Amino acid sequence: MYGGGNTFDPITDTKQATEDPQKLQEFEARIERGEKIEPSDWMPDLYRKQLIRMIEQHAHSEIIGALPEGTWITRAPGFKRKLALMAKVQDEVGHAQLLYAAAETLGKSREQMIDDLLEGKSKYSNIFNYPAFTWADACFISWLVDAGAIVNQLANSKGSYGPYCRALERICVEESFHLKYGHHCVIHLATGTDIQRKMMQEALNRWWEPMMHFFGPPDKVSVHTEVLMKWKVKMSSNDQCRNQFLDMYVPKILELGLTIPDPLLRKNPETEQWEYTEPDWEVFKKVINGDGPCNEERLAVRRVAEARGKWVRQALLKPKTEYVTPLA
Ligand code: BYC
Repeated sequence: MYGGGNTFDPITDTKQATEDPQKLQEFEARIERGEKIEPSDWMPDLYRKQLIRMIEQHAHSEIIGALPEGTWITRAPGFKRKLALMAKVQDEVGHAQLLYAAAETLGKSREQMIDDLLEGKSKYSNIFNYPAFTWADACFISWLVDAGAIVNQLANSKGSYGPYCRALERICVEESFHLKYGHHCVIHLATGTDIQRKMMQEALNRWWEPMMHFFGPPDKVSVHTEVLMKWKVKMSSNDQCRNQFLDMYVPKILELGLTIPDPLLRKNPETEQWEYTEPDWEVFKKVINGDGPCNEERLAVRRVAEARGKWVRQALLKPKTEYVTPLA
């Protein structure tokens, strides 16, 4: 069993001094031919560790990501919105199940992954450490956070590790419903009353920088992109995903009469790349390392959920005499 948490030394690990060169060459040739690597196949230790790190963080992002939207289920405006949001939040938790299962195929147990999350050893997406103050914040997440996630996940679903790719394919199908739901919610607010439009604009202002952070640090400083792209785990770099997101969604946001809170944002017609105000990467670092506006609250909620669900897990795993229900 691999149980090493997320402690990761990219410098020493990328040396791969201990790998059998012949096996490594065959492995890389398979990847080059576009074959999928399956759990029982030989793989370099670094490939395994990188996949565990990335899939595990992704799984945590799904369950933590359910929290800011989840708090809006009881306050969603109207029965249809409540139903749709409840289904979306359930889907996100289901995505975490698929992803934990994919990560488990690499040898790290789900219990260890959850422990590492609750002890603050594992990361999860920066974006879920911000509060959803208003209904418009929840709408922003459903539309644009899901949109960003699809850009990244659709690319990576064509990657090299079979279980992760299959999980991502299914997740993307569900996310595309979320996207339509979120877009519908945002259209409603952006074309509604003055108060609704203002509320939507303020949410966009709050979430724009975290959204730019969402795709990860710029390629020139990204630690893991090079090796992950070489082994086709990541199929697009952080900057490519960010650029694709801007290509697809800036026109849609502007079409709704909303203003993107970045006066420097423009597409350079020669390079075809978006130019923008560099988001504050020091803020990003703080947030992903546990010091964002909601990190403590998010983990506290997960800890309570874990403690409350313990008796159910015990009941499933152990004979009846060995567990105590909360009512006993
Ligand atoms: N947030 O070398 P880099 C969803 C970390 S959930 C936090 O570029 P990499 C949804 C990175 O881990 C979908 N940390 O990393 C759910 C690394 O730190 P460590 C979430 C980040 O791996 C519910 C360091 O910064 N999507 O859609 O090459 C409701 C250096 O970065 C972030 C995924 O998880 C970040 N944003 O690239 C609604 C996709 N960015 O590990 C919606 C899967 C970077 O060395 N993950 N870091 O300590 C990926 O595609 C890649 O891991 C990333 C980062 C593009 C995120």
